[in-house]
Order: sequence, then C-alpha cells, then structure tokens
Amino acid sequence: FRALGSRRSLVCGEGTLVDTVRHELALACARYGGSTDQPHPRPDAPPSDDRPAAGTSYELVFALVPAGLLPIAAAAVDVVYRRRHGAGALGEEGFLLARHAEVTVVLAEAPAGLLHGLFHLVRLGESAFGLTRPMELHRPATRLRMLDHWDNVDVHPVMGQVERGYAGGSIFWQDGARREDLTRVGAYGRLLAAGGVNAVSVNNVNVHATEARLLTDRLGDVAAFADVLRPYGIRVHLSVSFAAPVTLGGLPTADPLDDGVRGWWADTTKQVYESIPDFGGYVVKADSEGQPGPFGYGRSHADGANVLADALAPFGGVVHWRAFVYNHRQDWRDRSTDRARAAHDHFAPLDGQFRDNVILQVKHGPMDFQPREPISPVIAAMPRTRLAVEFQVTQEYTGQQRHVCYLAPWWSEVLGFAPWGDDGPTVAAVAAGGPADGGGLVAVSNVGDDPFWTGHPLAQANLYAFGRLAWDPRLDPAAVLDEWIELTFAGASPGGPGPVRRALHAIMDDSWRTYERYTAPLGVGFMVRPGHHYGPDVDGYEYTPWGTYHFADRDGVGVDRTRASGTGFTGQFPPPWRDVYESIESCPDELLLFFHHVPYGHVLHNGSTVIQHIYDTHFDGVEQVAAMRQRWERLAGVVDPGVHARVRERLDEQLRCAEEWRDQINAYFFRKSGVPDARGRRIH
Ligand code: GCW
Repeated sequence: FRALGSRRSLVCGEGTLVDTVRHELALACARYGGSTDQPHPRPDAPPSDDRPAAGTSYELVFALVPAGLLPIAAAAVDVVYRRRHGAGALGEEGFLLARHAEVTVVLAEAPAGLLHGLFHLVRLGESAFGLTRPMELHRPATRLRMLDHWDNVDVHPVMGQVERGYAGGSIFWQDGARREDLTRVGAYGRLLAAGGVNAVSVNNVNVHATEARLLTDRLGDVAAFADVLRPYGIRVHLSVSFAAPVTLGGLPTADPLDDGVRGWWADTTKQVYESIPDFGGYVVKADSEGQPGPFGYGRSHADGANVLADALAPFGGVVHWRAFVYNHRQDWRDRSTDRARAAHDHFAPLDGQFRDNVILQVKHGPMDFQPREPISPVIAAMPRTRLAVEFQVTQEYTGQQRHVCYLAPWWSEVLGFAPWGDDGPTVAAVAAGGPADGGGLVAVSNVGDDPFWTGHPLAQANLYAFGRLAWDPRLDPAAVLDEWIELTFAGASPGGPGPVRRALHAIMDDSWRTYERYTAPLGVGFMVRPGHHYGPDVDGYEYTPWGTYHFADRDGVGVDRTRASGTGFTGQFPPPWRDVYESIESCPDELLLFFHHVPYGHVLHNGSTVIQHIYDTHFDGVEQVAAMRQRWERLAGVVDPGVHARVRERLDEQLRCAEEWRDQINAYFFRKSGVPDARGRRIH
C-alpha cells in the first residue's frame, strides 16, 4: 500500500464498497503520509484539518462513471473509454486504469470495480504512477469466483472441525458457537477480495445435524458473517441438507415434487433473504457419500436441484448442485463399475433440464482431486447447463499443507485444456459461459485459525493464486507467484525481496510436479493411506468399496478405461480426446496408467520403461525436496524467524514423507515385477 498511501488521492462515489476503498486509502495514508479526500463532504461532517484545500492536484483518483463528479482527467478518459469499448464494458466488477495528465485514474461503473481497482494498484505499486501507462481495461473472466469451506460448527469425531482442513479450527465457529470476535473473518474477506474472490460458502457440504440448522434457527450466524464480508464485496452462501424439510421442517418427506416440500423451501428461503438480502444461495451435496438426495424418492438430480432453484429465484440466488455422485459401496471384484464414469453417467442425460439459476458444480477431474487426472468429461457434455469447475485449494491429496505444493500450474493446465481440441473452447471458457453467465470457478478453502492462516505459510500462495486465476485464467502461474511473493515478503526482508523471490521460485514453481514424482505414478492416483489420505499405502484402497484401484500384478499396472477392452470411460470424451486417450500410442505419458493397464516393460514416449520411470521419478522427487530444504535453510535471517521456523519444520516432514513414498513405491513395484533398477540404486 505504500505507493498509494504516500499520495494525494480522491475517491468519488457512494456505497459500501466505495467506503471500503476510502477506508483502505485512509489507513494507508495514515501510515505513509499521503492524504485522501472525497468531493462532497456531507454537511454534517466535521471540518478536517488535513483535508486538502480546493484546487489540490490529485495524483490518484477513483471514480464511478458516469458520476463525473469532478473536472478531472476522468472526463477525458471517460470519452476515450466509451468510444473504444461502449457503455457497459466494465460490468459489475470491472475497472479501467489510466494515466492522464500525471494523475492515475481508476474508473468503474459499479462500486465493486473500484475495490478491485484498488487492489490492482496495490499489486502494481510504484509502477501505477509511471510517466506513461497505456490504458488498461480489467474485468473478471467469470462472474462467480467462490471458495467453499468444509467447516463444521461442532468438532466432528473423525474429521475434526474442518473436514480435510490442515490449518487448525474454523475461523467462523469455536466451541460450538459463532466466534464473538469476527475480526479475522473480516480480514479474510479483505484477503480474498485482494485476490479476486467474491463468494464464500461457509459450512461443510457434508451437513451434520447442528450445521443443518444454520438454515433456520442458527441463521443469525450466517447473517453475522455476511455483515463482516459484505464490505469486501463477498457474498455468503450456505451448504444445506436435502433432507431439511424432514429434519428441520418436520414434514413426512423431502420429495422434491411434493407441494408441501416446495412450499417449505420457498418459505424458508424467503426468511433467509429477510435477514440477508444479498445472500448468494445454496450449495448441495446430494446422494453422495451418505448425504440424502432425490434418489431416495425416485427423483432425478434435476428435480432435486430445481426445487431449491425455484425457492431462490425470486431473490436472485443460485444453487450450486455438486456433481460428485458415485457409488461408494462398490465391490472391488466388479471390474465393470468405474467411479470415473459416474458423474457423466448421472448428469449428462439431464442436460437442459436444470433451471437457469442452477449451477452444476463439477470437480475438475473425474475422480477426486488427485495430483494428476484428465479433466472431467462432464465439463464437455452439458452445453445447456451452467457449469462451475471445482478445485481443491486445501491440499487433501497434495501433501496436506505439510508439503510445499504450488498448485497454480496444475489449475492453469486444467483451465487452458481444450476438451474439443485446439480450435474449441477451453475449460475456463466453459466455466465463464457464453453469452449467458456460466457457473464460474469454485475451490475448497485451505484456511483455518492457524496464525499463518494455512498451516504451511507457503500454502497461502495457493489461496491467492486461485482468486487470481478465477479472475483471469490466462495469467501465468509463475507471474502470480511473483505477485504473492512481492505482496507477502516485500519490505519484510532486510536484503529486499530479491533473494526471497529467487529462492521461492526455485522452491515453488515446479513443486506440484515434484510432488507428483514421488507419489502415485503416471496418473494412477490414490495409493494414499485410507481415511486421512496422508502418506503412502499402495494397496490401502485396493480391496475397498471406494472405486479407487490400480490393479498392479506381477506383469503390469493401471486401469483399463478404454472402449475396446475396459470400462469405456474414454468414450465419454468428445473427439479428439476420446481417441487420443483410447490409444496407448497417443495417450500422454502422465495419464497412461489412468487409462491403460500396461506391462512394466512398456516404453513411454520419453523412452523409459514404465518400471524404470517409476524408479527414476521417485529418486528424483526426493532429491528435489532435499534441494528445496537446502534453499530454504539459506533464507534463515532473511525472512521473519517465525515463518522461517514453520516452513523449515514442514520441509523436514516433507523430506521424511517423500522418502517414505519413494521407498514404499519402489519396493512395491520391485517386489511385484522383479525388475531391478537399471542404475543399481538401493531398493528395499
Ligand atoms: O475428496 C473427498 C473427501 C471428502 C469430501 C468429498 C467431497 C466433503 O475425502 O472429505 O467431503 O471429497 O468433495 O464431497
């Protein structure tokens, strides 16, 4: 904020979010000696000594157009902007940044645009005030950019308070009650807005008894969070139980086609909007992993989603209906059932049957947030449905915030993937929607009440990067990381951010691929300890009902998902991918074992055999972690000691765990195959 807070600024416009911009600038000015002003002080406002006298020339101006309140450069910029882009080009959240007559100007058509413009300037720092700057128009690629919390009010006996949470307890609740002091929730809103997120769902999609009541008698909790998040342009959403009409309403059924049930959802929703007029909507996990849903009444997921959508429609709310529906009581002996197929089998036939305010929330891969999967074919199968793509910022399968794993390169690859081939739209374009709004991007948050927010301090970069990529999926992950390093460490280290920047890029840029190297090979996935999902256990899930198998035997490994001889999953993709994945020759190496069962001697495109590739990547992965640790060591005394100590402790654990992965995976495949390492390294 130094570049902004040391200047003379003016903020024109009214509304909660404009007040936030003003407030942020005032704080920065108090710290860095600048001043901030507004054009028309209210008649009742006390005279202020530090108000610049009339005629002050401003260096920074924020204005809503067409407010045009002042004879400043805004008017000139405004003319140019309208000629080029037409009115309405900025939308609800966009902004225009220009340098005119030595004034940096941020213009927006709605208050949220000024807030996003403010944070953009914070990122730019001094360069926002350079002599020349071409005019820039910024608007988000997609309207809905949401984080889902898997927070419980109570501490769940198995999952803890935050399901798959690796950063302590919930920032929202403590000891079964809403936290009295919500300062941290407000700071969280500010943090999210700075990245570009504009919606938060506050509670776990597995809705337990206490949490179900957030919809009714505990709605006050949600309203309190909404009050604190609103000044940062963040709407609150709520996970609800499909069985609520029975469990909360006392009705005999939750059948979505029952009039009493429809009425209950309509009345209950009306009450929600009475307390929270800008409430975002509901999130629902139905008929999945034990959650109730429409199947219980012989109804479809469209019937289920639409009843909630109808209740929300009069108020402009949406329902995020999750597509994570599969048989979690599979028989491992049964080779015809394929969990990867499930979402497409259930949902693709329903395309066109959902209301406009239903958003089908699809995990980016067909399985479950593994470090490598193909994209979910559902993303390419429902042109008449609003789709949101779901990511997992919380590192359930990517090291649980004990391992450094910068996920933006992975998300960026997914978002840039073109399901219909290079000439067709990307995944990001599907989420953004065509002429009408798409469903946007959603991610599971990695935040808790940990003093560093995310357990592993470097995991903060994932939270930031999700927001930035949701705003603009074309951003380069390394550039986003650079922004995060600058915002987090600039000024905090005696030698300037240079050494920290170099070290963090070396540690983080490739850390997702490093993680991939020492864990399950070639896209086969899982091989984690059942239940908590941390650390290796090659056969941990092999004979369970969860549908996550690798089928390794003495001859080979991998899942045959071809149409020719396997589960037929490849056929759920449109061309060209249905054929690219079908053929062993064209299937990309990194997904080979996801799609094919191959012998250990099968030669990859990279020239190595499958077995030798397994050995090599596992030895390499561990060496890379050891190098990360050394680099971090050299930052002792350069970064804050508390941060240094925490990251060091985590890197020690990462190295220990990576060695365990290496040794178990290598030993397992050596024992199965009997093929020795061509380089004669030690395999246990
Ligand atoms: O990845 C799995 C997790 C569950 C989670 C589920 C989901 C909230 O292991 O803990 O439940 O996904 O996405 O619904």
